[in-house]
Amino acid sequence: MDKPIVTNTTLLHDALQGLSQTQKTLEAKYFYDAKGSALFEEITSLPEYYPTRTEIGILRDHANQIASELPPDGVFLELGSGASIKTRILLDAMVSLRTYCPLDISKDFLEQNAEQLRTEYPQLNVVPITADFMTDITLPEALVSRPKLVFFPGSTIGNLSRAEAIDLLTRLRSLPHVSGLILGADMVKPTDILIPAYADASGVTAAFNRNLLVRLNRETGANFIPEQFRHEARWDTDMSCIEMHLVSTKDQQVELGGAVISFDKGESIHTENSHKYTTESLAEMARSSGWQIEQMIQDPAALFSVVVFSAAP
Ligand code: SAH
Ligand code: AVI
Repeated sequence: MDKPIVTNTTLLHDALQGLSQTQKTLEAKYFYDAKGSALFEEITSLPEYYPTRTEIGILRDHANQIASELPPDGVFLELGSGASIKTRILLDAMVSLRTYCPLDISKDFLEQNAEQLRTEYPQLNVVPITADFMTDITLPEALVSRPKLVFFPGSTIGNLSRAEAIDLLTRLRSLPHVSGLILGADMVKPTDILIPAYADASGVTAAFNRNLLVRLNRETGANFIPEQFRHEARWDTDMSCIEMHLVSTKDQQVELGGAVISFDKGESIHTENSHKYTTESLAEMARSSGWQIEQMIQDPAALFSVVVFSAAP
């Protein structure tokens, strides 16, 4: 038999590690290959997926006020920028902005969107940074000494554990010349709203989840049969967190990097956490990472918050 072709050794290493645990796991950052990024964009306009339209509403209603957080000659740095859809609301309001740095792990998607932004905003210097914000946020040398406002929308912070979130916020607080942070955070709410948002009727979230297995097959030569894994969204009350799983629909074995991974029927791969917050848990996170909360802006139903943090001591 031919040896499988491995094009992504980091993914193979991380997948072997995650799939050898008692609760098998895969890291959520691997969702975002070209197909995964496109599927996420589809998720954002699903009727059940309230976070995107709610955050957009908040940003629209408070665009000028949020834009006024940009310091003079400031760089606008966005983490997990994706298609930078929401960003345009702020870019339109930041009339003096000269430099926008979208940072994302999804290289091709990022560069394609940066090119589109350059066409739409010819006066703007768009400086895309391909990086994993969990390990490294290094800015181009020319931008290091410029003042910075950070934008981290979408409740992408919710995909990190509490400890990882505090570590990231602490690292952002210690970026040179950072003046503030605009953070999007999804709030705790009843499960009859939360569960459908992560298990939509049209199956787009299921396709997003299963695409992780398609990516593993393509980039590590694994032989998952994605249709033999069912998408499931669960609410963990203690952790205030939606968990996404891929549940094996039968006893099966999968080959990955020379190892054989066995699945019992009903056994799952835990693929994502999406933490939900309260005003108290957001305040606690700010305290633990050295940020000052200036304002917590919510929609009328308090589904979502846009939090304005300042780096003031
Ligand atoms: N900001 C957009 C997109 C959110 S989707 C919005 O609010 O709609 C999450 C984005 O974060 C994706 O574009 C994904 O590629 C990126 N991402 C996820 N994990 C990342 C990581 N560890 N480092 C950098 N980018 C990451
Ligand atoms: C990017 N992130 C904030 C999304 C979320 O809601 O946790 C990813 C997602 N997963 C399933 N649907 C959307």
